[in-house]
Amino acid sequence: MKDKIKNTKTLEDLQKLYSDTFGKNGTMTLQLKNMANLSNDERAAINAENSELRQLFKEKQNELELAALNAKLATEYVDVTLDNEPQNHGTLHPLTQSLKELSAILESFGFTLCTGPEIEDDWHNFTALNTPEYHPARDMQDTFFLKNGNVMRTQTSAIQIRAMEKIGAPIKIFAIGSTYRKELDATHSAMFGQMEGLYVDKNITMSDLVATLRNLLSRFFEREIEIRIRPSYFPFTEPSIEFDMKWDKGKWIELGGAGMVHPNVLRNCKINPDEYQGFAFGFGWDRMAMLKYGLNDIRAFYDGDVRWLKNSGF
Ligand code: FA5
Repeated sequence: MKDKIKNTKTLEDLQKLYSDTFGKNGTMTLQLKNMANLSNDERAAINAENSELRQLFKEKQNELELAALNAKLATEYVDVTLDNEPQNHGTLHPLTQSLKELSAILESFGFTLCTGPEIEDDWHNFTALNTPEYHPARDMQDTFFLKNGNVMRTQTSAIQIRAMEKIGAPIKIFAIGSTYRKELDATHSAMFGQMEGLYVDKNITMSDLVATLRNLLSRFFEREIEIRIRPSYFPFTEPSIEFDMKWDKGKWIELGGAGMVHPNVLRNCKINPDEYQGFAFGFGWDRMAMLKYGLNDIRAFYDGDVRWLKNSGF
């Protein structure tokens, strides 16, 4: 038996031999069962053989397992110098990425996200924003009109109205959303993203507005950004400004519009302009994404071309 164990070549054969010896009707099992009538010496001999055989089985098992492992290692090694299989990881769209970054910054400034519908009624998109019918400023934005008199939202400023109607004053909100205008070239898209900020409270001034814009841009572009404000006109702000930021080679880039909320707008939302005042700003955040990530055609954002997304560094 001892030789048999020693000469076993495979784990399967060893397993079989083990069952034949220690299984239910195994040779050793039967011997151990029938020891009752044997002398002490005979019992001691059987017990000793039992222990010795178990030990031998164990050693042989270890030896065969090690041999099996070594055989496996010899064939199944990993060549870490080989090129890996190409991996297709999904990434966030540059617009989604920028949107998340801008939202996180505004939230850290204490602004709360508000939303509104993309199909707007005339009141929220124009009239409440101090742009009644026949107001010449309606021509400033090339609007898509729907048959029922509603419009595709031309500006996220409509959300200002919805938020003030709902929350009243004081209020500190931002809004992000798609806006629509009949425009299409490399820097204008018929659908584009706007981001709006609104802060109405007692004693809010233009310098709060300028500081908010400068800090927002500096945080987004991860460096100190110089901004310039120019007088402008929007029916819903007075005074109104446009703001630019200084970019490569001292070039100024126009980002958006802003100003102090017009008293008529506050009144339209049942806020007393003698008690409250505030600022609002709005800009195309897909333009900011283009600048941050060095992209030059706004239309590519919306084409859904995976090859472009891969090459845009994302
Ligand atoms: C407005 O839409 C105002 N609602 C902004 C505002 C908000 C002023 C709050 C005051 C207070 P304007 O039409 O200039 O303003 O558009 C703002 C920005 O949106 C532009 O500076 C530009 O960055 C972006 N934008 C406008 N039209 C397009 C377009 N067709 N494609 C891409 N971006 C556009």
